[in-house]
Amino acid sequence: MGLIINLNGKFVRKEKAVVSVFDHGLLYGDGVFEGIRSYNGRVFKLDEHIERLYTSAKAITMTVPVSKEKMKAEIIATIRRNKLKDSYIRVVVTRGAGDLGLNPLKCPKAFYFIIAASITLYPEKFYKEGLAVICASTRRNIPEAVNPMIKSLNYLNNILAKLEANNAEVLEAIMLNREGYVAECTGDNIFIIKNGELITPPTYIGALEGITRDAVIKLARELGYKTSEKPFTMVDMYIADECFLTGTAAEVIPVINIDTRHIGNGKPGPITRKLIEAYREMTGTQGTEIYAS
Ligand code: PXG
Repeated sequence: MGLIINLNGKFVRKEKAVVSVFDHGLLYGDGVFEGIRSYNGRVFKLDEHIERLYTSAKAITMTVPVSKEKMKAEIIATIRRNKLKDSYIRVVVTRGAGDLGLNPLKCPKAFYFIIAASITLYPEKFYKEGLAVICASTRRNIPEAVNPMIKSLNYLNNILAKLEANNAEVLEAIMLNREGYVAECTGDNIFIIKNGELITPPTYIGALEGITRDAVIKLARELGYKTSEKPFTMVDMYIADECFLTGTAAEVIPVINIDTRHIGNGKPGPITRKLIEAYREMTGTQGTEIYAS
């Protein structure tokens, strides 16, 4: 069976799931989105993703055309319709169709779609051996322009950095903010560990308030580690004991090499390994039931 897409509340086959060429999501990147996971029949952190989606929409004064409760129900229904247990869910809300000018007032109604697909996992090798990454020369958008706290459809900034990662034949790139402080990666948040303390950049530096980031901070505190949100530079990264990335798709993934320099002893560190385990335990046991009742 092919994928069934939820197109503005209607189920359609993948081939029929098309949007207008006048949609401002396409014309201008005017819209917001979420990437969500389900594990073994449960949607992980659904409420948190819904909250962030509606907050991002509010930040760009866009009214999501359905209520939060309805959106949750539509997400669950879409996963059920595709008979998935482990999935990656993309929820997109666009400004909708307007005219060729950029004025959102010409777009009478926002438009949404939901894709629930089976997930291609990162190979286990990366969790066991760690990732090599680079620091991109492309700087993260400044918060006074397009604030990285808004999960908008405008990802060109991140894509430019991703191209640098591709050129360097690594999977991720670290992005600095305008002042040179570490902000985040193209699709992941970043942590370093120094002397047993977890440190991640504060969101005002220019990073998304990642849902995995928040979950990992809480987990680390429960495990008795000190955590802090404070600015740091690439030098702090190079001399860190451990480093890892967090994201819905990547989960918790160790970084063992940055700009061809080894981090720590060049192997995933003990605290990172503990957090990977604790995060897996959490994703395997928590979440909104998809097939209940
Ligand atoms: N920073 C950015 C810029 C992101 O896009 C994260 C951090 C991690 O946030 P969560 O809430 O997922 O912990 C993201 C989200 C992909 C892909 O295909 C990844 C994201 C978005 C879109 C696509 O890898 N990551």
